[in-house]
Amino acid sequence: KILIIGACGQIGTELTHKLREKYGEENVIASDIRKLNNDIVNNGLFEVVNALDFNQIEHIVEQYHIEEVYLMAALLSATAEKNPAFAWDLNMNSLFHVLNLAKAGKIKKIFWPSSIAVFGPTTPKHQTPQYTVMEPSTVYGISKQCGERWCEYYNHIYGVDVRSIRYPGLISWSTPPGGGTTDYAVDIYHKALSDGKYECFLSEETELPMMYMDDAIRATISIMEAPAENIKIRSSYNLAAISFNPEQIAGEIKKHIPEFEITYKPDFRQKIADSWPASIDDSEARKDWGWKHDFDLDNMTSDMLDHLK
Ligand code: VAH
Repeated sequence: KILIIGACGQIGTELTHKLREKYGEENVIASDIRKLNNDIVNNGLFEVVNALDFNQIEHIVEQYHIEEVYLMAALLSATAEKNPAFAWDLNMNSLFHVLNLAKAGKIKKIFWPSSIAVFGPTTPKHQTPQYTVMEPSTVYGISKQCGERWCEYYNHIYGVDVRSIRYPGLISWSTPPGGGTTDYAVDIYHKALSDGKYECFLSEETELPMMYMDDAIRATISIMEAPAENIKIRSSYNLAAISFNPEQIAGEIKKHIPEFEITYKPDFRQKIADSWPASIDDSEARKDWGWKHDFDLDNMTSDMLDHLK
């Protein structure tokens, strides 16, 4: 049985759909702090769980005989900058609760998402390697870097089978943008269809590593299904697909909506984006567990616009 914590979030909703489809609704328990998504709540097993309440999580694990936990609850970069204390509490203590359940032998396997936000302004910006300087300058990035250290520690010292991916910016149509700095690349599609124009909060040349959600979900299930001996990295794997800047994604949208106009008005999120890499080297993931992406900017744009129109 699988428990998803944060099942109503940007990744959680799509992950829940895919896991229910793949393993059967009776084997997947979705949970979130509130019933935030009717589709998730009404189409399978759902429980209200506060990711910060160890007893609540332990109770669900025992009640449903959970073996695997996908911990998808967190505050993303922009939101975390506005709520540093709560972001640290939620991002870290939810991880400790799940790691400690595994250490106690109550669950067998954990997926925990990291992010390219673990890299900072002193990290090599292009084709950022798996092992390099990491001085994250955002609350979110600090929490993800620290979480990676604890995942590796619990694996090495207690044998906990925790697996992790450094997601790039993720683009999806099923949920509205949720407080991420890369979420301009989600919002732009909605606004292109609704208003024919978009005011971008990042500058036109801000290149960031991105990935279509279909690829991210496939990578997540793939790393969880890989034999444990193939998972050589127990902090978190670099993962990449496409890198682009706002001007390039606008250009791709214009191929479908010729009259679409983009303007630029950078805000506080520009500083966050400037601290992150422009592109990522994910050769370790490709070598260890056969990762490869399917969506590029062109087929992602077609798929996004098809689903949103
Ligand atoms: C964010 N979408 O913007 C997330 C992600 C790399 C970016 O971690 O905070």
